[in-house]
Amino acid sequence: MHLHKFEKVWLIFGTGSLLLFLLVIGVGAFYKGTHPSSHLETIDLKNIESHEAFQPDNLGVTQVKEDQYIVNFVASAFNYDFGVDDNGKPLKKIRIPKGSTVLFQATTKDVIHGYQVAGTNVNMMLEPGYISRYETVMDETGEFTIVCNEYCGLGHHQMFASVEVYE
Ligand SMILES: [Cu+2]
Repeated sequence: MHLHKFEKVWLIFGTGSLLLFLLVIGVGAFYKGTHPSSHLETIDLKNIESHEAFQPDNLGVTQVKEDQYIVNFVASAFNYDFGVDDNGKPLKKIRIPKGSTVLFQATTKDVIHGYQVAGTNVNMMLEPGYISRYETVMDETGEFTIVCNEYCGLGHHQMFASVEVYE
C-alpha cells in the first residue's frame, strides 16, 4: 500500500498527539493523584449534622489562618445555608478579604445542586451523600453572584447568594 507523504505526516501527528494526551492523563491520574473534585468523602444524607463542618454553628465563613478561610455551607432546594449573621438572620452574602485562600466545603440535603461563583473559577457540583470541596485564591475585589447551575426544581432560579471580596 502506498501512502502519500503528507498522509504519513498527518498520521504520525495524529497518533503522536493521541499518545501525548494519554500520557498526560496517565501521569495526572497515577503519578500526581488527580481526582474529580467530589466523590472523595461520603456523608450520611439523613444526618448531615453528624459531620462537624455542617453543624449549624460551623456554617459560614471561618478564619483558619491570617489569609486562610473555610466556607462551610449546605445546599437544599432552593437555598444555600451559610448559617446566620449577628442578628440571627440567614446569611445571604459572605465576605472574604482580598488575596485570601478560601476552601469551600459543601454538601446537599436533597437533590443535586450547583455552586458557581460567577466571574471566578469556583464551580462545583453538589451531590447527595457526598462532600464537595474546592479551594481557590480570591484575588479580585468585587461582589460575585453565587448561582445554582444544576436544575433542581421549580425554585431553581431563586437559588442564589453572593460573595463580596473586599480590600
Ligand atoms: Cu438549582
